[in-house]
Parts: sequence; C-alpha cells; structure tokens
Amino acid sequence: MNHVRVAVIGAGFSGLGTAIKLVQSGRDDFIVLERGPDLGGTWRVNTYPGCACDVPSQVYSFSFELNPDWSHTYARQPEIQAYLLRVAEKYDLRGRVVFNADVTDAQWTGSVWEIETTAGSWTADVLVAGTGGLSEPSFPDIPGLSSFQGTTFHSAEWDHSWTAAGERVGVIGTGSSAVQFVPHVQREAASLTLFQRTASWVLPRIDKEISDGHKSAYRRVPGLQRLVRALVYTRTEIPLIGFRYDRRILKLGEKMGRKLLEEQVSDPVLREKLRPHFDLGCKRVLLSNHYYPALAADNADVVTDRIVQVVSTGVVTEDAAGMRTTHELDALILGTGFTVQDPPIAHKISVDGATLAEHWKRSGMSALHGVAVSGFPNLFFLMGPNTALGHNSVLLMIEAQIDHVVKALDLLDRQGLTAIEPRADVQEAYDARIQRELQPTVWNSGGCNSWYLDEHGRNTVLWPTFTFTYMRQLRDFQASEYVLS
Ligand code: N01
Repeated sequence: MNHVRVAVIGAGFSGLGTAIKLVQSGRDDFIVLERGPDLGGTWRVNTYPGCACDVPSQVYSFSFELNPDWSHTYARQPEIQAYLLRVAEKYDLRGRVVFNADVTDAQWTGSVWEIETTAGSWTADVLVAGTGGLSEPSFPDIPGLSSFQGTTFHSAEWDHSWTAAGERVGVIGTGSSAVQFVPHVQREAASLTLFQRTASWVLPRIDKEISDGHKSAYRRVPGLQRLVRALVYTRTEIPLIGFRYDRRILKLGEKMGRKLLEEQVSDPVLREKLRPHFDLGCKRVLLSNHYYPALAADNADVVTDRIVQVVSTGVVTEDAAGMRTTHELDALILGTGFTVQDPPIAHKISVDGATLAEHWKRSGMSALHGVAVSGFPNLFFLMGPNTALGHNSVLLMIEAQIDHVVKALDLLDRQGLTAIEPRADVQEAYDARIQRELQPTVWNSGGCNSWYLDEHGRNTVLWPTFTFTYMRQLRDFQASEYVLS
C-alpha cells in the first residue's frame, strides 16, 4: 500500500485550496482523491441551465487568486468551473489528483488512516475531508418514484441529452437550484408543473455585466479589486445583523420580496400560493427576476397539494378534501437538494469499528471549529458542521479552515508528534456555545423547516454570526484545545 503524509478527499474549492496551501507550506507528500473524472467539485457537477452563484463574484474566489475576469455581479457556473481549472493549472495540481477514486472506506489503525478507494488503496498520516456539504443528491421518498416512465433526473445530475422542447415537465422543489433552472425549462416546455411544498422568499437579483473597462482596471490598478472585494464583503455581511441580532432589518427585505411578488404575479390565487409564511432568511433567500414571471406564464401551473405518489405517467396529488389528481408528465425534474444532515463520507470513516456517522447519530453532528472531531485522530473537515453560511461566501470559511489544518500539521512536525484530536471537553463546550448562539437566529426560530436543522431541531449546518469572528477564531491555533501524542 502506498503511504502519503496527507490524503485529501475531493478536488473542489476545498481540496484544491488545501493542495495549494500544502505545497506553499513546503509539503509535497500528499494526494487528492477525487471520485469524479475531473476537477471542480460542486461546480463541475451542477450544470443545470441557469446555474450560477448566488453570492457576489467578487467574494467568490480564493483571496490569493482574485479573478479580474468575472463577467457579472453573480458569476455563472461555467466561468466558476473555468476559474478553478485555471487555478489548478497555475499551481500545477492536476498531477496530484487521483481521479475516479471514490473513497469507500477509511479506517484509523492507531497510527495511520487506511484508505480504500475505487482506484486503489493508500495509507495516510492525516486525512482531510473536502467533500462539501452539498455533494450527495437527495432523492425524495415518494412512493412509486422509480415507476415513472418518462425522463427523470436530479438537478445535480442534469441530463443534457434531454430537451424540454414540447415536453410536459414536472419539477419538485422550490430551492436555490429550482429557482435558477425553472425559468429556462418553462421557456422551452409545452407545460411546466411546479410541485411546491413550501413557498420561499424571492428577492430581485441585482446582476450587472462587469464592463471591459472595469476588468482592465482590476488588472492595471494595484489594490483596486482587493478594495472592491473588501466593500462587497462588508456589504454582504450586513444581512447577518438581521438574521441574528435584529429582525426588524429583515422587514426591509420582506417588503422587497412582497413588492416583487405583487409586481410580477397579477393572479391573486397564484400570488397567495407563492407568498412565504416564515421570516426572511429562515430558508436560504432566493434571488431571481425570472422565477415569478415563469410561474405566471400561460404554460405554467403551481401545484401546492400534497404529492401522494408517482405513477408511470406522472405525479398524483391530493387536496385538502382528499380529492386526487394525476398530473400527466413527460419529464420529472427533482430539485430536491442534498443529503446535508447525513453526509455520506461520515459512513466511510471509522475508528475502532465505529463509523463517524454512528458517532454523530449518538451525539449529534459537531466538530471543534467545524474542523476536527474528538475520538477521530488526524482527521480534518473542510466545510464541516456549523461552518456553512446563510449570508456570505463559504470560501472565506474554507480558507480559514485550510490555514488551521496547516497549522496543525506544523505543530505535529515541529514537535515530532504523531497524532492530534480535539479534547472532548473542549469540543463539547464549543458545540454548546455555537448552539446557544444559534438560538436567537432566524435559522432556528424563523418559523420554517429547513435542512439546516437535524431531526431534533438542532442546527448542525450554519455558523451563527459574522464570518470575521470565525476567521479570527481560527487564526490563533490553540494547541491546548487538542490532545497531542
Ligand atoms: O435544494 P434545497 P437546492 N416533496 O434543499 C423540496 C446551494 N446552492 O438544490 O422547502 C416535495 O434548498 C424542498 O421543499 P421544502 C445553496 O446553499 C447554491 O435548491 O423542504 N418537495 C425544497 O423546496 C442551497 O441552499 C447555489 O418544503 C420536496 C427543495 O425540494 C443548496 O445548494 C445555487 C420534497 C429542495 O431545496 C441546496 O439548494 C444553487 C418532497 N418529498 C444551490 N423533498 C449558489 O449559487 C424536497 N423537496 C452558491
């Protein structure tokens, strides 16, 4: 079995960022295990029409690799993927990645991680999971789903051999992905039936093309793009004040959302269907100028009755009076999100025969700083528990985590140590603090059900406050928080 100092799982933003920082810290003895055939992670996989970032592009790049060429306020999927490929080329990372290497098992032997993949086996001193929270499509548990005879796929597995032209298309889901692809599908389809369980808040997407003049100024004027990034960063932090500290601020956003709905949907029945009934931000805020008009079009229908089953020809719903309707369809698209509360990688990582998933099932999903788990030595997470954001760019969090991992490696190397894991009491106190801080937030008590919350209503996904607080917290590596051996 080949041995490496560090094995990184995933070649998306997290894994590639880690590879760059490992090289920059003088480390050469590592591999990146990628289950897919190419680099890019979520931005390689999600290729549905209209796929774009809903966080401003100026903050959606590595801080050490700004991109002067973003085309719009909100970058499109192809250009984000192209950016990542460019970065990988610049840092010569491709050769360090083993493609089609799906990690099937990773066991701690007491001194190393034994890693089985579909492309071979390795041992590693340290394992870094850069697998992302939104990587495993979630398929709804609807009876008869597999009996559907038309075309069906998940939004994260878009079938590009299929075209909506002339088709009767059904869509399940009204989240960030659906809001982006629904207008494209509606324009082409013979009919669009959107099955909505919950109406979300939709705000205008203020998206401008970035002129050639601006792009060239970003290249020529030293510090200009960094200044713009700082301004965009600060502006993007502001909604956190509403989400966490003062909900009156959210009323301004809710007013904008209601105005958009009134302006774009004239049918009062449809308007009521689309009106959200929870505080803004409780579920991720959707940004679109085209979603409501698409749903108000003559060929579109929004169905709010409960889905009871899928049959070979379509979807069966039931209204409040128990009356059933079969919606005949040629295609059914699942915009039903990802398995965030049960990360598949946790089922593959084990210590003493017990998986991390079993451990988290017992004690709730948590990690010190979202990065390391007590009882799981030399294991680090990027985008681990309570480090996702409802308001700003997760790349800020990822970079802070990578620096933290590198500092942990530095400590091991400097002191000739072999293993590091969080102290159980420190992790427990940390988790209790995060959960306390989340209590007053709109994500916990805004009156909605979301994938931020686990089955006990515990928010295991989001960071509770400003991103600069997290970055500051991770900057000073506190060796006393860890058990070292
Ligand atoms: O998934 P979601 P997504 N019957 O989980 C519905 C990121 N992202 O792929 O609301 C009926 O948000 C479910 O209904 P409900 C971003 O972080 C980022 O859209 O639970 N409906 C919901 O409407 C985002 O938050 C970008 O009642 C069912 C939908 O499916 C995350 O990805 C762009 C159902 C799932 O929505 C996920 O977004 C796109 C059922 N049985 C996405 N099961 C960026 O720009 C589920 N639903 C960075």
